[in-house]
Amino acid sequence: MKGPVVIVIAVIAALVGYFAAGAINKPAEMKAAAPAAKKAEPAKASGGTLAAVKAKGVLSCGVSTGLPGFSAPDKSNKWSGLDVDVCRAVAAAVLGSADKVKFTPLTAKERFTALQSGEIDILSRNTTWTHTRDTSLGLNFAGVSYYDGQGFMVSTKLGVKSAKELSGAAVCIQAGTTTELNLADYFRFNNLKYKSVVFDTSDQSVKGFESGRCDVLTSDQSQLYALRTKLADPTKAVVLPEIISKEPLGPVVRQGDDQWFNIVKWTLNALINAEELGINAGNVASMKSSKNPSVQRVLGTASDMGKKLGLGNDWAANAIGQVGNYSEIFERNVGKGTPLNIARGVNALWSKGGIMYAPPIR
Ligand SMILES: N[C@@H](CCC(=O)N[C@@H](CS)C(=O)NCC(=O)O)C(=O)O
Repeated sequence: MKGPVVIVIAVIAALVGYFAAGAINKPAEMKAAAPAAKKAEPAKASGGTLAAVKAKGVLSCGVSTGLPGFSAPDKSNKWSGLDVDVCRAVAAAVLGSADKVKFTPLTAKERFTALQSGEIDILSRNTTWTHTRDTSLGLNFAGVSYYDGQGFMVSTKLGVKSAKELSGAAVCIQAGTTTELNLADYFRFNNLKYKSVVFDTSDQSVKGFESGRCDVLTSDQSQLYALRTKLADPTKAVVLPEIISKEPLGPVVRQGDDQWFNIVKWTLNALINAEELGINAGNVASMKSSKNPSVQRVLGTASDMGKKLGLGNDWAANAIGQVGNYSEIFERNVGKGTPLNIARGVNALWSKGGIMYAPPIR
């Protein structure tokens, strides 16, 4: 017995030494000691999306099939909305032009497959960041562009004041959404009965609601305001006060391309930081001579913030100059002067009573 025991001990000792030396299973870039002060370099793990987008000369952006304020086409098929502007900002940062975007309308059910398969480079379609989506779909959420929550819209003539009075209601929803899951949780938890009437697009849901196929339409509250504008007579519907969920909406990319993930994440952060720093589409040129170091870093007049992303240092200046800062984007698409008439609320900057907070560009 002695021989095999000695051999086993020797093998274990060798393995322990091997592991301690850090020689096993470490990716190449981890083996090399990081130099103390390196020149600006983009993230190592590139899945090739940046190169592919540059080669195509156009950003493929997945959007909704039509949701006013967030992503909707006009009669000449020109897309606009808050989600559309996130893509336009990324195109400006990467390709130098906010117009170099191809929009692909997607239903809720189709959206993740389109991103996974590479049909689109970015999904910017009122999509809620959840644990399951972030961990099991091979996707990464690049931040939050709008903090939302699920609400209910009912026909005014029902005379209902609270969602708790909705037991027995027929509820219009869309397949493949968090809406569907939250609705089930909420009604079950509150011992309410309901019948769901499931559609693929928001247009179908609105038609279902208008034609009386359901008593209630539920979705992210921002979308209820958007959908209400689509009703023949918007005064015939009322949005109830309850918010039953957290729906942080934001752009999504594929996992495995850290460089592209960083580009989308930091473009969104740049738009939010620009609002905080008072940089907007109108003053971006004059702000380039600002002495404020934070402004200089955003606009690329100091430091190599663009280079670290694999872009030109004018990446953020292009995005802000062509699309505007977060406040301009919000107000133009969903704000008080639009049919949606949404107040900043929780989407105000953290310094103005909201929770919109971007990490610093430094
Ligand atoms: N934020 C929720 C809901 C997203 C969703 O798809 N909502 C519908 C209801 S308004 C919608 O946007 N439809 C637009 C379309 O049909 O293209 C999610 O990520 O699951």
